[in-house]
Amino acid sequence: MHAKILIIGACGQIGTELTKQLRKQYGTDAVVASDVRKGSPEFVNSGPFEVVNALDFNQIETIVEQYNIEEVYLMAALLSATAEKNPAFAWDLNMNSLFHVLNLAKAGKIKKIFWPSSIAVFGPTTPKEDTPQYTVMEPSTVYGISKQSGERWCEYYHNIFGVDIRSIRYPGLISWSTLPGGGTTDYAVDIYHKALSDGKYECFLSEETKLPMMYMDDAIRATISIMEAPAENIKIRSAYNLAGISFTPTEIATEIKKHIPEFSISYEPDFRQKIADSWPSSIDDSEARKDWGWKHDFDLESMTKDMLDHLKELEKISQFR
Ligand code: AKB
Repeated sequence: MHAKILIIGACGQIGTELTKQLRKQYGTDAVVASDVRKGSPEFVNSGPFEVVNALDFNQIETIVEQYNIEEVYLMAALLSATAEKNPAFAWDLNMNSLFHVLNLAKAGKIKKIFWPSSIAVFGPTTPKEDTPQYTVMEPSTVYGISKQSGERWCEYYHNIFGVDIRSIRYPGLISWSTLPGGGTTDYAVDIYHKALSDGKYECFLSEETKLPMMYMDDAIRATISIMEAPAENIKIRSAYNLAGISFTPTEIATEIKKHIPEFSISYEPDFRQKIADSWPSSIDDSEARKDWGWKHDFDLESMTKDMLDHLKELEKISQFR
């Protein structure tokens, strides 16, 4: 039997998919999903679910004790665009939820933690292409500052208290089943929905803004593989660079047009352009490949086909409901 797992922030874009996959691999009862509010009845009834506020240490501790939790995936966070609008709350949520979980591990109440970092740890002074694992990091967003600080604290708790924490710097994540919320890379999900519903899309980033992205299937596989890797293989205890695909809005639109020839895109950059401009265009993830055998599967072509096939299928199902 696998160790009992708690996912905090299970109703979000990554949390939903992670819950499904972990339950598939380790059994429904091995994975307790939690979020600050209940998700869809379908999700809440699919296995153990608890309402947990990631900012409430006592609530987390109670659930950990009640279910004999050994591993925590802390997915609750405010993403880049939303964080710029609520800096104080973003800092509070992104940092204090991490401290709660780190302190539970320090006290010996849990054995292993997954905490997501992001390409947002990099900033305008970072080399843009093939951004290395170790480089200049001067994040210019609230979200990036919180992720950069979080990385340092993860490393500190590992070095000083022996906490087994594992983390990756997610690029923009694209999935058909759950919508993202409040990120700068969200356009790469919206574009598929709008291509099918309206045949056109107005993009909030400019046409040549190239950003690192990844299909959700790959991201979930990376998350579970870093957690399953032997502890001695995890040499980096801040967070690993992780790469999938890099593309511009023009390139994704061109790929969509192969399936929907009448699709058109227009550009109306907003405040998110500045955030995107501060991030890398592509990532060098050779450390992850070397240490725990990371390899991505999906490219822009296979991801676009899979996204559109699934979204069309969902559309058909909703017509019969
Ligand atoms: C965002 O856009 O804020 C996130 C991220 C890159 O971490 N998707």
